[in-house]
Amino acid sequence: MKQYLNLLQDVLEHGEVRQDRTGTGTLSKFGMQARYDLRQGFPVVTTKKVFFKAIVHEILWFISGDTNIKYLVDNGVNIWNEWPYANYQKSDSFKGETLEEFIEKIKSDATFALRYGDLGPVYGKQWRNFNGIDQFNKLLSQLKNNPNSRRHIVSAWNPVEVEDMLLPPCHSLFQLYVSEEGFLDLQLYQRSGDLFLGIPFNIASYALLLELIAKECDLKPRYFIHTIGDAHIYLNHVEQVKLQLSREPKPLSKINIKNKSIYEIKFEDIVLENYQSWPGIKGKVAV
Ligand code: UFP
Repeated sequence: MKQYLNLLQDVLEHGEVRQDRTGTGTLSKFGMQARYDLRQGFPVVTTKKVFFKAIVHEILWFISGDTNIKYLVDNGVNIWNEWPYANYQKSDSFKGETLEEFIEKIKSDATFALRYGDLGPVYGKQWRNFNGIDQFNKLLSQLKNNPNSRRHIVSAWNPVEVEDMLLPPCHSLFQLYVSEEGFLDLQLYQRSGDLFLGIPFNIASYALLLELIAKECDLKPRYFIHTIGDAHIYLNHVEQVKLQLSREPKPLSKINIKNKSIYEIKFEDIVLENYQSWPGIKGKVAV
């Protein structure tokens, strides 16, 4: 995972200090790219422990078209909680609950979850129902029936609905490419990337998506190409980034996915093997 460390190093050295929406401040560079060859192993960052379970649940949640955090929190995945909570704090029903109390209510009260657990028309909605179009299903059928197409695109960036999303899509658009030898490549355009907290997730997540789509289409996964618009390190993550850069990366893991239709794959069908990593590193999420 040298590629990820190169991104960190580059932004640390050459990023400009820039103010941002959250008021935290960042070191930032615009327009970066990294290429991961999945034939050499599955790219889960090894210089800190990455919570892979969350990645698997999240990608299955996207594919299912769901946009409510209830499925995630019921499965112990808490990566999306801050946004609905911030939204709830602004509502008339807010009674001073902590984030933990809010999440407890999402778990135990289905009506409350329906009202306050939804993120708006985020990824799942756009992939499966972009103004009535099931982009994801179309993508699969095009990959199978028209592999040479240069139009294998899924866009989560829907200008008509972006105002209604609690967090406008960071991973905005992805495109697939089928090579003559039956390899499948995926390129993601990510408009904004938090290099310390978000990006390790995003890399593993889209690498997993590439593996899943390749399996479904009987192709061999090859390159995941990660293009990032505003690539930034929050100023309160600089120490954590330096600690990561001081660590030697470990050998890459492998991914094992059961042979099943992509819509039937369950959490248990996806197994990360031989994941070795340095210990986790804490850092505050900028909301
Ligand atoms: N962010 C990521 N990856 C994600 C995600 C969010 O890096 O998958 F959902 C970060 C990027 C940025 C913040 O720091 O969250 C979103 O803020 P903004 O909308 O202002 O770019």
